[in-house]
Amino acid sequence: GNDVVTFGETMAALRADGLIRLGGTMRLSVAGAESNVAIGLARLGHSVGWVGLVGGDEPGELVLRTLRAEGVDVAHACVDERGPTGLILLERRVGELTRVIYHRAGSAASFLVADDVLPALDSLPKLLHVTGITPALGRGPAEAVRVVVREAAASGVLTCLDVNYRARLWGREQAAETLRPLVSSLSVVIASDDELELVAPGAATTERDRVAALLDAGVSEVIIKRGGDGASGHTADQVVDVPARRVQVVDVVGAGDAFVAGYLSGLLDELDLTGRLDRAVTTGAFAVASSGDWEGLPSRSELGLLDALPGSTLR
Ligand code: KDG
Repeated sequence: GNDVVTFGETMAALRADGLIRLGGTMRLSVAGAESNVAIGLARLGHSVGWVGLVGGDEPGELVLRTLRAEGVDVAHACVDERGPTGLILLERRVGELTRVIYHRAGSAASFLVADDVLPALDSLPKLLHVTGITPALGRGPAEAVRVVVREAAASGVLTCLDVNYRARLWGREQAAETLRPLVSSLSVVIASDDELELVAPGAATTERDRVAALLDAGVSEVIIKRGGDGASGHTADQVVDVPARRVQVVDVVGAGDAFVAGYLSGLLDELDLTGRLDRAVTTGAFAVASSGDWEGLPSRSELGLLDALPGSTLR
């Protein structure tokens, strides 16, 4: 069995260097928050399975082929003819600001149900990772997240949620209503500072109180991503802040997923909280400093690369 299981929607991704409305060339790849995390973990040498539905089409082949090539186990992934593989278009609007356009309503992945995923838990992975994107895709995917997270927790599998709020997919209120009931089954909650309120139980209004509410509800680790300002980790008896690693910003899309991959890798390696956060900001920085969601993520032997002097050549 795999150490990690994750599931969600992975789409064909078309990236324009400039404005889509002006035409020009786009680069074709694949993107999906959960598969980004899976690739990040596989590159670091962990065994990880991704579950999801792709359409019976060429973009679906691209998704599966890419994940296989990256060493992600897709044995439980399926082709589903009820809809096409989803599509995400990305354009550079101004400078470092990227704008995303989805064509994913009615996609094959939106037909996902719990029974598609549950068999992947049979071999009892150490860890299940989900994101708040999946329940935004429809009733089936929302139910899948609810059921699979609950089953995993009941079987003693560690569970991680990255809130990953997507305003293009649903409203904040709906997200909060859907995500808060998951908390009692979660071991690790990862959120950016503005997402914490979508998952923290109760009416807490400060970050401190929201973190406390999550820990009181049984979450073991609450991790807050602050982009260029670093990250902080909270457990029942520890608070650790780490700065971001300074790199030249090329493309911030995927940085959050890279951060999660680094964090979970550290968790699997049994690093302490500081070590987990250090690995998370390191893998996050790799994503920021390279183009694409996951293409620039490091292998294990590359983790130390960012310590090399800027402008140096590795020979
Ligand atoms: O985290 C990066 C994601 O935004 C990208 O891979 C696409 O999964 C995606 C989404 O739903 O936005």
